[in-house]
Amino acid sequence: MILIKLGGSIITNKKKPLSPRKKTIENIAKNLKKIDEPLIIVHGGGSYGHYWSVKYDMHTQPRKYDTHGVSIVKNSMIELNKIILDSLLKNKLNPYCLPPTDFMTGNKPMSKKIKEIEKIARSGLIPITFGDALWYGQNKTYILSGDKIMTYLSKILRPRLSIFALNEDGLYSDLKSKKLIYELKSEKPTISENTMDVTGGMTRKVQEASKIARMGISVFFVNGNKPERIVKAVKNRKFEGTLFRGKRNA
Ligand code: IP8
Repeated sequence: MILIKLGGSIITNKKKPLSPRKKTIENIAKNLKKIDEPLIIVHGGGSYGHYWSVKYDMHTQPRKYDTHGVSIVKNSMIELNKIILDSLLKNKLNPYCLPPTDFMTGNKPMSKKIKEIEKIARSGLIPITFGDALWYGQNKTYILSGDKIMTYLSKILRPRLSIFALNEDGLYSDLKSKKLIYELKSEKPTISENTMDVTGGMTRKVQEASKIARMGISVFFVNGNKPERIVKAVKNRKFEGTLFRGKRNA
């Protein structure tokens, strides 16, 4: 089983509010069709969820946020999710929409529900979930990042691979020359930040990817604009991107 996170920066244009990158999504869908292993897909918020989360000052800490903001963020994620579902359907894939409320209670993943997701994936459907605004309890809500969902799913389902599709080739050792790091050895690379992300952008991704690798599951960062690289990563062909090699007790 393979877990794929479609980052918000690849499925939307982060410079422009509420702008999906439909061609890119379409291209990714076409390539996913070439994978014949069970898949689970998680997607981020990009210029949908993050745009509204910033406007309504909502973050990952559970608080009493503006309830209208919660509704708007949630609604925008459904809208983005629908675009992805439509694109997969159009390409003859069988997405199965699974909002995170289906497997989260407060800020805890429900392992029984998550184990069921594996059965859904093995039946030929593709479970699709996403980062979202979630109910925490005691009138509080919070923003759950799709990157965190990747860690929860990896921990319980132990996929063969976890892949993060980004708007870059991977992690760079030097941003100016865009020198790619093929395998990340150090856990604390220097990262330049994107301020639009309420969930922590690339820093969060590297943190979650390192956690997953420490569970013994290999993680790949690949460029989603070149979705054939996702297929290559899955098929163990010459790989282009950054690898976090799965190591236990690293
Ligand atoms: O882009 C955040 O998900 P992420 C989703 O995976 C929202 O961090 C609602 C901002």
